[in-house]
Amino acid sequence: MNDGIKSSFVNGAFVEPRGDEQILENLNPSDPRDVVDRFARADAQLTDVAVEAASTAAPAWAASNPQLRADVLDRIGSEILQRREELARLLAREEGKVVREALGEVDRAGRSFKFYAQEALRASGEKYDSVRPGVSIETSRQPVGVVGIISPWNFPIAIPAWKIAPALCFGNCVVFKPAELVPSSAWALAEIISRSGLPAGVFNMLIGPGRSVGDALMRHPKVQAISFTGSEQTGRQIAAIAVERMARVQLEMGGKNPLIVLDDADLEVALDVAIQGSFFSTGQRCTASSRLIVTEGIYPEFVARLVERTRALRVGDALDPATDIGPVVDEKQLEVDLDYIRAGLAEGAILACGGERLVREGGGHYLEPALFLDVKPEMRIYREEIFGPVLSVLKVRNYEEALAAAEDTPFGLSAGIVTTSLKYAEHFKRNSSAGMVMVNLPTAGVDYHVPFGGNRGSSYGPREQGTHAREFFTKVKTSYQSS
Ligand code: UN1
Repeated sequence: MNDGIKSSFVNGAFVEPRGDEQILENLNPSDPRDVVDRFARADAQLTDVAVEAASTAAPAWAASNPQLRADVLDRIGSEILQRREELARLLAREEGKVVREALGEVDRAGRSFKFYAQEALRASGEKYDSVRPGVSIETSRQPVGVVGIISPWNFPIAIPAWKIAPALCFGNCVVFKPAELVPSSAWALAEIISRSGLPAGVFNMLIGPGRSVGDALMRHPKVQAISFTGSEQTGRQIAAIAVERMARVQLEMGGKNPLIVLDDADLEVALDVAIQGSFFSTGQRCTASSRLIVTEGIYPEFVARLVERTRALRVGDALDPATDIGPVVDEKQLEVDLDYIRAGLAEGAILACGGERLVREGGGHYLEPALFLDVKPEMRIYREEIFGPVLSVLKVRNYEEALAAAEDTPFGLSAGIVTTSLKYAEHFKRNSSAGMVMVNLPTAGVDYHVPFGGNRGSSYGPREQGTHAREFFTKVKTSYQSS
């Protein structure tokens, strides 16, 4: 490598930088004076080379022995888990989530690979009797081909893992483009994958901008499927392009997730669930609870305690073990958050605490978690995804009003309720239109072995994770045979 400059991984090797590439600096959001890594940026031309390599490798990988795939995935998972401390610190340093959360994320990534190691060996077809005499029918699953994977900055290793592992497991080749804000975890993952025994071309990683690399990837005629997690706006563009050329598409986008707190809730549970779901990971999760809907009986005490708990959260360097909440990911996102806080004030909501930028030596992007009361359903802070530590509280009279308020959103990813009533818990599970429903648990923080995804503006296409990932990463063939 030239002067420690890292690069993309294409056709079985890290690309030797030519020297004239644009350089991407990966800065630590807790202290932007700290340069985590430097990268030679990929471009549209290198994207083409990567897709061609994946396409050439595809037939042999599709026909590969499932034991080989299981072994490769298991090796990747084992190394991630063995190196969890180191990878978690790297993740915290480049993205800004605290080490405790980063450890959870690294574990999730390692376990996803291990899950799909097993999944590679599971039966995947069915046999039927035909309605015609002497004819038998079988269905089988085949790989889709070359899959383009575009991942966001907020989960630098877990989201790549839960897309790459099933893609490889089911016999697809991968061209992976991580978010430019978090290339170091992606590079570390690619380095681990590079030593796992995969044939050249099966896995490729491109570190480069969305407008050139991402664009070339989603438009490439040899990319048969695109799995994307990121903003709704980009998701819509990808969907339009994919549909036009009839490529498969799986999109995970925004959320404006409600958390209902009913009068009969256990107050301590409600406070823990609200604080975790709303502010942990600096609120930068599509599953974060950004709308608290509270019934009027518990409202005064709950809100008073919530303000206390929010004020007590320690905002600081992600690598400091005393920190509860790390920085916002970058200056641009911090400006978005501050704009929303100004909009909330202008629309008449009451800022009960927080909302100020915190200036620290080193210039990290710190924001005090903001809690808005007296929020009205039509306000922008209540309707639009902010993706920061900004929480809106709405007061309602009863469960029926709470459910109606929870449903009043263009999104539908995750929805939560805190209650000790079996009746309301059951009713909410049945009637919430979100893709994931949580009872007495935060809306964010999901398991790795079960389906993940939402409805309406939050998700499009088949579910991710667990056994359900098969739906996206394979196509079904039905074969008829006469004896
Ligand atoms: C979680 O809440 O555990 O981008 C996962 C996101 C989601 C992942 C959330 N796709 O925030």
